[in-house]
Amino acid sequence: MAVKDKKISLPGLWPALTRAARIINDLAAKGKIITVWGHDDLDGIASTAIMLDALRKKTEANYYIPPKNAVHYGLDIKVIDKLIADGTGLIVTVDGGISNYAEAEYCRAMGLPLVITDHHELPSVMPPALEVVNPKMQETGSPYANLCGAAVALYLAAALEGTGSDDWLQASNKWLAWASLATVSDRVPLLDDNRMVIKAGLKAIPEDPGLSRLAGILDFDLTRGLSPLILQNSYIPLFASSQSQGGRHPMVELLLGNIDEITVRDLWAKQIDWRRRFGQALQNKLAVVNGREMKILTVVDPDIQPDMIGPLAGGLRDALLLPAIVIGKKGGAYVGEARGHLPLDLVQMLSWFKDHFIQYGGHKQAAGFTLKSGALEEFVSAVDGYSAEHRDLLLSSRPEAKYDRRFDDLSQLGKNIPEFLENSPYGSGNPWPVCLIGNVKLPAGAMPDQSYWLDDLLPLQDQAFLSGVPITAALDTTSNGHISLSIKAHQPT
Ligand SMILES: [Mn+2]
Repeated sequence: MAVKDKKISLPGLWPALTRAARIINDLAAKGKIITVWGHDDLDGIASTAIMLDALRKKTEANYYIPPKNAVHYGLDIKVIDKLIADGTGLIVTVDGGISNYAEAEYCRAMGLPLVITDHHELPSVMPPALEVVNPKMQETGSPYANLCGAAVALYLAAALEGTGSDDWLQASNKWLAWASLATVSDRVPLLDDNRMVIKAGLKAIPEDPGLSRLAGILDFDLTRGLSPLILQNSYIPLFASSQSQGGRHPMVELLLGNIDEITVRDLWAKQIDWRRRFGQALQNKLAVVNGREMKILTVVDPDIQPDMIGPLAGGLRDALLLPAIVIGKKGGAYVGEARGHLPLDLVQMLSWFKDHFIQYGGHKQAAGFTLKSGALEEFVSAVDGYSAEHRDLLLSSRPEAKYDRRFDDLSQLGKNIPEFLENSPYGSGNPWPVCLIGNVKLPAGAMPDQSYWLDDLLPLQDQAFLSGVPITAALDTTSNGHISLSIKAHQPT
């Protein structure tokens, strides 16, 4: 199915955004100090950097990003008091604040102007801020409802400048670059206005001085162009790997031009090391788990690093196409993460065992729990019992290896490249096409889950000493028109 381009929505046509821009410009003209209130993830970091960069042209502006796992989600009255004492004359939230009714009321009582910009789900009662900007409050002229927080900040930054022309998106390359990173990292659908942001953004990222310097320091190979998938394996984990300290965030500083080369190298080295150890741990677990039995896989290992428990459960599920539970130890207690596929509902399943838990919860396809002391063995055998009783449910929850397109060989796939490029970029909401390709010659030592550039595979197809195999692979495309294939674990026979 073809994915269509549209014209990007204009900031000047979005009524709530226009009102917010007027309030901010008026207070900035009066010389008020503005505090940008952000959020500690890449979306919040990019939003904060965009807003600060736009505001600093107009007045004194600073920012506050609450630490991850802060006691208060979003705005916090104690910090608001401190900001007032320090002279803040306006708070602008980015990527948050929509659920902070009490804190918004506090600002109003204290006479502190507050503008909330957010993209999360709307509460039943809106916070009493001077203005609330959220694309989920759809009105005539507002853009796609599923913008990320940084795209909302991008629109607001453009509105503050008064840019209203059709090419407003290209007017600030760096804001566009930062917002497109956040669009991928927040996993919003790459459709509608988001599609235009990411398409232009993939070209803007290598032009951004900070991001291109970062690529140089960390040896990111941008020569074949960028794609959301490439961002997910480069910039995005890097930005997620450091935290806000005392309200300031190293990655906001980095986007604003303050690159600490040693820290960045160190963070990336840790990231590479984590991936290497994760790959190893997954191979170890796969070797001991019997994936042919129709059951919920359970792995217990007190030595697993806590931050690998969830990813390992996901890796086992994806490799063996079975629901998986991985249990490790955290702070003296056994904690577990479960990953599965619908129609199996993991939260409902866990509720059967709730007597064994201190706490549990999550989503239908991804849930977690903490076991009561002494409950481990009984829980594991209860899960086996559940598997035995629910074989039909497990069978229907096992996704088949599916494909969207079928080709006899790589040269036939090559003839369809224009169509794949037309629908790209692929990612959330516009899934990577899965192709079944017959008779593919792979380099020696090729493994499932590896990724290859089509340019590198094509010359191999003429080698008489290699024999071809059928593969299923997810196809990715880059901003320069290059194609890569990620080989799936399950090859057709
Ligand atoms: Mn967000």
